[in-house]
Amino acid sequence: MPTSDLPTSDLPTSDADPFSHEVLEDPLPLHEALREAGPVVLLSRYGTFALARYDDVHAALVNWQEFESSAGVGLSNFRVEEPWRPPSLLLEADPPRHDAPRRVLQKVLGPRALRRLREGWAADADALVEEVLSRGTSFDAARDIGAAFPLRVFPDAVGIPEPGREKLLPYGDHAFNAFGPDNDLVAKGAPRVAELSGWVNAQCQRDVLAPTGFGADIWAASDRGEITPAQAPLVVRSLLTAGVDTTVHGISAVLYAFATHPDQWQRLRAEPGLARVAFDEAVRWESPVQTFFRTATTDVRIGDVVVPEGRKVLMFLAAANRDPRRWADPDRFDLSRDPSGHVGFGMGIHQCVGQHVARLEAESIVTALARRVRTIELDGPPVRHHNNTLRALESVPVRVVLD
Ligand code: QZP
Repeated sequence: MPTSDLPTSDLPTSDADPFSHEVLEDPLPLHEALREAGPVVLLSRYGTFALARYDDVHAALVNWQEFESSAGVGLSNFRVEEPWRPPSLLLEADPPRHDAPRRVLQKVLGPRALRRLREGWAADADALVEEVLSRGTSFDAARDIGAAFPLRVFPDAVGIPEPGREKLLPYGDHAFNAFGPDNDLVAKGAPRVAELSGWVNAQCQRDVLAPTGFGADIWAASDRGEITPAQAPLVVRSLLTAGVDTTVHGISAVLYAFATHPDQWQRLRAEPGLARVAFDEAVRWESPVQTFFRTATTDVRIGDVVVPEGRKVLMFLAAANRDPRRWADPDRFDLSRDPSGHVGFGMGIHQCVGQHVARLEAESIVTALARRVRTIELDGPPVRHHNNTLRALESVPVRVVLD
């Protein structure tokens, strides 16, 4: 995109690549530099704007009229390029089209559904913890718990069959890479796109889904006329895209946080009810979803800068979640803080519709661990998994001492 037509006076500019391996390995220095550079920064490499301060990210996220999602929340624009998958009815839509699918998912993933799941998920969490601990007191918190627990409970809750479930994480990994630029991470996933999306789309059909579960509930909403039958499979697809990798990396993040903050594990042990706030604090601290884009629908003034109509704007959720203008001692994972208001789940009309499901998963597994584990510490260097959107952990070797 040409940048020569942009106002250059008072326009802080960065030639950094937020999607380079160096930044994905450790994004914190870039986040600080962007916050310090000004309220809006031009990313010269991509011709897009970046917001990294809490107040500006928050304001843009709630302003869906001027920062739309309908043009796509990735770097490429749906209006000018052929998407690798048809747009999501929720993520890549705005009112009024967005609202009926949103209302359906909000109800399907609402308090009644969660009440039905709570007991079973607590038992599943206890069972997984016993399985892991029966193999020894050293394990991989990311692989053995972070990935294993959501994959154990979430596909069943949606109601998809067993075969092929190993495709869920690679599908999500590619979907989240695809929001970024067309770089090596996207190229890595490209060979399997047809296989993975073909399989995921097939799981969204009514006759494939179990007679009870989130999937069946979405189809039932189409029977009631709340969405059309043509929309139902795409709403199911949203669950399978947004609901797996995010919770996997969120749970890995909270376990990584505890393994590196032993005092906070002791607090949790003394007060197990802190499991929920611990997860939100970990979502603030690690921000499993680091960034996504909006598109300016008109010339929008932010401070002294005008973001021209049609430009992509990159929202740095992770940078906002550690903005010292908003958070005291932001780099500290601290159960005594109130993390509410973090933008790790977004903000405004698109704010994560599955956040209560994610919290229940995390609460179940963290509570199960807290019942059995006296201390948890790193047993080797954690290994990052690079993704254009996600802050992810491939491996978190830990050693625990049991009660
Ligand atoms: C992904 C969908 C952070 C978001 C980009 C996560 C996400 C939300 C929704 C969908 C996919 O509806 O497909």
